Amino acid sequence: MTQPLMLWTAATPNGWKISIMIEELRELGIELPPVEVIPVDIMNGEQFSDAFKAVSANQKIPGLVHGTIRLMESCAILQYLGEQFPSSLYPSDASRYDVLQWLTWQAAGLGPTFGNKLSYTRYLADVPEEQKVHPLTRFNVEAQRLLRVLDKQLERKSFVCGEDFTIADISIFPWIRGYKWSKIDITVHPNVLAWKERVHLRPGVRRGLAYGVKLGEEEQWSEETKRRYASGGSFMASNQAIAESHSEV
Ligand SMILES: N[C@@H](CCC(=O)N[C@@H](CS)C(=O)NCC(=O)O)C(=O)O
Repeated sequence: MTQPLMLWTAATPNGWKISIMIEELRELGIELPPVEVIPVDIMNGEQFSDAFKAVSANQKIPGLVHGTIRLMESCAILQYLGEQFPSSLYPSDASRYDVLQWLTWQAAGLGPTFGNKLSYTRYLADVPEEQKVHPLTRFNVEAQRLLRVLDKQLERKSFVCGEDFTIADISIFPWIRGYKWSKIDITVHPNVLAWKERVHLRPGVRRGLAYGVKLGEEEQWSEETKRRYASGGSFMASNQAIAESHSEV
């Protein structure tokens, strides 16, 4: 399709999955249609606009519009781009199933666990500390279990599914890279740590991580940006009114 790829996104781990994919495809010399990035200010409720709801019924970024196709869910979008623009990022032989199982592992396990740990660590400012103890322990224990699984998978491999970098790596990386923000210790998992550094060095990954980020803050947020994310995240995580005021029901 020659229609533009319209990416509705924000500077978050799920958003960066798609910008990394776009930049990795470019890095491989794949010719893409024009890419139009539509920023969604999720800290100010733009995910509840009618325009975005028409793209993502779940009202969470990222969303993709390509011709008549409208897609939500980062991993579905990664698969779609992988199929539309064939490359080693989404192999077409039997190894595709290995990629799919790790992609699903991220969507169903690692992403939600890291996301929940992050919420309780940084965002749920209104929740009394004693009520956070159980979820913080639960999500940290599960995160460490998932990291042990990943560490084992990465033994003697450059990337999650072997020697090729794939959409499985793309889906997992942004969460692992943000480990300091979610306060999940990855440093006790040597293969995960080495993989994270290997992936981070890729030019396509670096360009993808810059989408929506202030110039000069790609590698390290300023204190002001940290404060903005902490308060915007808290607002999203704890204020039901933001969803209700934009909801039709
Ligand atoms: N499973 C979804 C998760 C998407 C998601 O949680 N997006 C967050 C940003 S990382 C969001 O839009 N949050 C806005 C909100 O919760 O209102 C995916 O992989 O796309």
